[in-house]
Amino acid sequence: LANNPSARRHKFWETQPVGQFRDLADGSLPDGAIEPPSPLSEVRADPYPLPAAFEWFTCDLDDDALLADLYALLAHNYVEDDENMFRFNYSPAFLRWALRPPSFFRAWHIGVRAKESKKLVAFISGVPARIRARDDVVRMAEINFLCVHKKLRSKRLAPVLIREVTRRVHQENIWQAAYTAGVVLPTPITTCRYWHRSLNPKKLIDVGFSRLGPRMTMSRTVRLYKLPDAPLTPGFRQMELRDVAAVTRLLRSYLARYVVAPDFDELDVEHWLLPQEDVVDSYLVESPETHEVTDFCSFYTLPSSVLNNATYSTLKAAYSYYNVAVKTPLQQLMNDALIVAKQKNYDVFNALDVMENEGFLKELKFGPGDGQLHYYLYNYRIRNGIKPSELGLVLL
Ligand code: NHW
Repeated sequence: LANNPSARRHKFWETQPVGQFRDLADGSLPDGAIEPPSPLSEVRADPYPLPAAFEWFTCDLDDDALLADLYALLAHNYVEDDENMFRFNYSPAFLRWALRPPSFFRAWHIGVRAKESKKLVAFISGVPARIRARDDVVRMAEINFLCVHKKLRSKRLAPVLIREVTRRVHQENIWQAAYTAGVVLPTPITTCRYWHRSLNPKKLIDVGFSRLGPRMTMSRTVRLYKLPDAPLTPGFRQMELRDVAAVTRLLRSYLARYVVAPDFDELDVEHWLLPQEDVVDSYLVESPETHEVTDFCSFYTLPSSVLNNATYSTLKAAYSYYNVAVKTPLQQLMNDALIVAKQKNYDVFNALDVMENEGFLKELKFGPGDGQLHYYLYNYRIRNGIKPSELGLVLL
């Protein structure tokens, strides 16, 4: 029973407008909003109560000192792997980028601090997005960076944070949200797997991220993962500001084929895909003859702290983001992405099995990871869910 998530009780999630496990078999429930929006006058006006020693604190990410506090909270208390060997280490610059897209709401950057010491002890955030589900473009909040300090776990603080962000999203007349988690909650729209491509196999083995394969030596392993020194596709170059319109056109027409995908305009593309050092990298293929932009690939930078290793303190990881292969074969395009990531000293390149990624993972020597990533929508039902390959959305 304990291993069967659908049999476990969810005291909080059972009260929320999300797909419930008991409804999975009920094919008569319609796609779309689970409950209708309320009049704004009925949205609760006051923040939810917190335990007496704590207070709500809206975070101003312009403030470098506050950004440093948020960085430190997450660097010490955010997501770890099952064996507690690694912990995500989102950089301050990455957090600013992730939390301030076009038309972001400062009120959705929600901290909890100790009243006395003013120490930041918990956080949750939302950013606005337009996400299309089938042919319905919906204004949503993307919820991320939910974190409760290790010393305050299992005290039901997380549901308070979730209720509070929900209230503040409702105040903007937005009634749906998208989020991912490594844990199973009611009810994923799809479940994806991470795949990992070694770029620096020796370090990955030394820190325990990967193991030497059977009948493999270190030098054979290093040779197996060796890559050319420079990208191979003619016209492969970094994306620049002048490319925003072309990239937006490519992405929009490409993402249209997925069941769930973001509805990006040029402002979104400029924010989410224009390269920023050690935050997001984007490359495209400009045809040497016609100067047309024909293909695009991107990855974001999310290092992990290596816990308890004498030699290494961080792993530099690139995460596949949005890729569009029209003229260049996808496998060749992604091989060039691996090559530039290697040039830039990343240790590993990660990708989910979303979109068309299955078409290059094995061929480019990615191996399946043990972690799963579940995708969720709040107050939006997609009957029977979708396959990872029908998903065109990557959350950070
Ligand atoms: S997923 C990363 C989440 N963060 C971490 O894993 C960091 C390390 N862990 C922690 O900080 C990406 C704590 O363990 C957390 C839970 C804070 C996770 N999502 O306070 P209690 C995101 O940020 C439920 C949702 O005692 P705790 C996405 C759990 O099932 N719910 O636990 C965030 C239980 O409810 P149940 C989660 O360990 C999306 C309750 O929390 C969850 O001290 C948020 C237990 O609370 C998770 N990852 O703190 C939802 N983990 O019903 C947004 C646990 O089962 C929804 N729980 O009894 C949409 C809102 C906006 C709507 C707008 C219309």
